[in-house]
Amino acid sequence: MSYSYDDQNIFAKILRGEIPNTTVLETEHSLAFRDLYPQAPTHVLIIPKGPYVSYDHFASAASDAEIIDYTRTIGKVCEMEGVSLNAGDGYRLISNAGAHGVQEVPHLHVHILGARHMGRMVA
Ligand code: D5M
Repeated sequence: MSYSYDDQNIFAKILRGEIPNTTVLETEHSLAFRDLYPQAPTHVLIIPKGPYVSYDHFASAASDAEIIDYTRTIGKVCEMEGVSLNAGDGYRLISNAGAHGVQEVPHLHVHILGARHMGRMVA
């Protein structure tokens, strides 16, 4: 199967600076910004700057440099937000993909949710 990327999705527009965002951290290959509809006191989205739809797409097509940058950015934001196990009481990472994952925006994003007890995960 091949992956197709729609460059009119809302996160592509954020990356092009066409719509505003509340940036938490920007690196060479990644952008972290606050979710517009927060579901927890900490709710940050991390996206790669490259045109990847899902984690599986990213893992198969991105360079090692992009993958390292993305992984480190997620960890760094957990530290910055005070939810890391070093600094706080923990967090939840979620990445929805495709129809079964109920993905709203077709650009890879990981949600960091924290600063409250998240409850037991239900499918
Ligand atoms: O979640 C997509 C997430 O993206 C959802 O939590 C709302 C958020 N969202 C949508 N538009 C924006 C803008 N413009 N800024 C910040 N956050 C936004 P999904 O995992 O695809 O269901």
